[in-house]
Amino acid sequence: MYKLILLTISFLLSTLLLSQEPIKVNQLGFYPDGEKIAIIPGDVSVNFYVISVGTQDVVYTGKPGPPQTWQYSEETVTIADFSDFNIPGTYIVDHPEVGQSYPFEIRDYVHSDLTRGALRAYYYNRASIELEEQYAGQWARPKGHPDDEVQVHASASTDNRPVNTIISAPKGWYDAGDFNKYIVNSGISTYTLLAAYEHFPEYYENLPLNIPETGNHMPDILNEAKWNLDWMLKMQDPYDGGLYHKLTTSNFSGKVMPHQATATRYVVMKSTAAALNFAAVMAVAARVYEPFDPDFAAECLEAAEYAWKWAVDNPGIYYNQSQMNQQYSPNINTGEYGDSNVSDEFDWAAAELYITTQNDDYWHARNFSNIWYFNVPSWQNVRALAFVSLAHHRENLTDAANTEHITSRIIDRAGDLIDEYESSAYRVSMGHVEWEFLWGSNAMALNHSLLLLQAYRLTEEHEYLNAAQSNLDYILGRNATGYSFVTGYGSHTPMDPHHRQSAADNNEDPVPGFVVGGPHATHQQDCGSHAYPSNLPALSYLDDWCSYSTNEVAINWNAPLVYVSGALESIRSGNNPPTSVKNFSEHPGGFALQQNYPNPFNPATTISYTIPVNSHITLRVFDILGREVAVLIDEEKPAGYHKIHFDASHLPSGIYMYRLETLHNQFTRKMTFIK
Ligand code: G3I
Ligand code: 9MR
Repeated sequence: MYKLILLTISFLLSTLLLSQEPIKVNQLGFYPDGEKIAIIPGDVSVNFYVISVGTQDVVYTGKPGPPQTWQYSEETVTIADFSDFNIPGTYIVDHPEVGQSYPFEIRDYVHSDLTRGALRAYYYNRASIELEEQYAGQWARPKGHPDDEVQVHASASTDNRPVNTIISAPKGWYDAGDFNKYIVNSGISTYTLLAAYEHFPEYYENLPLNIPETGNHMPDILNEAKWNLDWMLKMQDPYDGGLYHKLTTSNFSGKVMPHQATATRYVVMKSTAAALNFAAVMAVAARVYEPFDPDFAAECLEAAEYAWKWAVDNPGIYYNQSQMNQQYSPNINTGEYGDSNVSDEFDWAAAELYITTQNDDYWHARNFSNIWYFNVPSWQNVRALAFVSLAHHRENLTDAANTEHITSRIIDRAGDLIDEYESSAYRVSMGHVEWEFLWGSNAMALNHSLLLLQAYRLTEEHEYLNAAQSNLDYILGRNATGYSFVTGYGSHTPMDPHHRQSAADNNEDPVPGFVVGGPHATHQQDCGSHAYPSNLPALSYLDDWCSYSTNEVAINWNAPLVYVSGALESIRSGNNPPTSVKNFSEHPGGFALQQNYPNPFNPATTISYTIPVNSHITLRVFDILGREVAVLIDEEKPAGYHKIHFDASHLPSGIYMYRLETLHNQFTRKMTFIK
């Protein structure tokens, strides 16, 4: 009892005194069977506790590990490992001398809402479409960037398509916080989503996203990816097979909504990197979409081979923006995605074409057996992706392939990452060399996990799984900044990302489901010289619009978030994710029960709700004493957004509760009727 009072006092004090909880933990939670770690700052030795939020009972007592220093934040920390506690529930970690963590859950499918949210972020970044309220909730917005009249820039002029020719290249995703569309970055982003599906098809077949295509014959992850593939196909010059590097305005737009950014859009010069990224991802699409849409699949394969041929004929055309601007006008000052080493892009495209066509020429086009090392994947380094795909398809390749070599390279690379994870004070594989804290470091951490997961899939050794989870824990709050870096997912999340829609709409909450770039060791001067809280690599992060070098969002960063959270879900919990989401009104991808409008009301009001799949639902109204006063719905309803009118004329004034119930979920809200 005495201990409980002390804990309660320290809990209250820490919530009063600290703007942020000092003990760092994944703010969403853990799988019952998974590793469970919190980081306690300081050199502490007395026991830590896990406390149930509901009952305030201490459910677990543990001894912190030995103190260790994390060089990237210059902190001494200890690890609180409570992996052997596995009872589902909602908890905090408490240390009597330090304070608490944010609450977290232990349960199956603890990251399914996140996977869904991270995928829905792509829907929110779609060009050329209105986002309707039934899919977008409070982030509904008008259509932006039709992109049906795009000018061929002087740098891309050819006989068949001279400068100023108008072409049409609608759809696609905005790259990031900006509204431009870049082929190079689309390559790895779209691939990673297609790989998520290819590796875990059943999980994604059961993950409806509440997007306009939901309920058609295709899994929603493929519906969403197709939005971008449709655009990419239009970026290929039909006369030669080459790919425009990007579709862009001349300068970045201001802080406006998509439909307000109306400057001229151009396709600019073709590049080898663009052709190869395109060839790779189209070759993947050809095999992934085959069962759903054979015509589309055939179109993708033809486009892939055409682009490959262009790249073989034009192997060294690099996009260098400043050089281009010396020769052509208008100047183009948007994202560069320049890469002057495309040997990895050649490897990746050849591998994907080989897997899809089974044509040995593609295998022999590159020297896979002599590749001993590859970097963690990024937009610039895609060699790992060749190995990921080859390993996944290892049992269906021709005799030409050296599959032993392929799989051993992945296991070797993952082994390096395991060493880092085991020796790291924060227990993450991230950061062993300072340059990992570069622009988009959060995606670097997640791509570590993507590789670790490949090793797990090959060996089924749990260490790889724990290490992969650990980097996700880092992203979701167990890091030196204490942020869960995904908008809308966690207790302390970015509120002011460099994302034009989030900044220019009238919502306080940013568009949910985006991972921000994260700490950047040599952060820019984007917010003035002393704006960042620290110059230490792992702390160089600022939740401010100005900080595009640490607080932007991007399609290539969200993709490994989807991959990793979806993979962990499928591996740890199975392939039947629940369709509910906790903060339903903020996450229209799941069940949602909106606040009635108007409220207070007299005598009638409207209640709206969203259900992600066809369900039998009830919507009932109770008075303040819990007596049922009305049954508004008790029937099967189709997936989607619905509204219902409620007339209270026959009832006395007062506070009423309305409750939406399905087999597995219930949500309740309050409304006030004043006659
Ligand atoms: O490749 C070098 C590496 O050799 C060196 O060790 C390291 C040390 O600084 O730098 C590496 O280059 C960095 C490069 O990214 C590759 O990681 C550059 O310094 C860095 O400035 C560059 O940042 C890129 C940034 O655009 C600026 O060009 C980011 O990767 C890239 O994600 C970001 O992408 C932008 C688009 O241009 C526009 N749309 C938004 C998007 C996200 O911010
Ligand atoms: O908004 C732009 C972001 O998408 C890019 O990643 C970033 C770096 O290229 O640039 C941002 O635009 C800034 C520009 O470079 C300089 N002026 C301020 C712009 C942001 O408001």
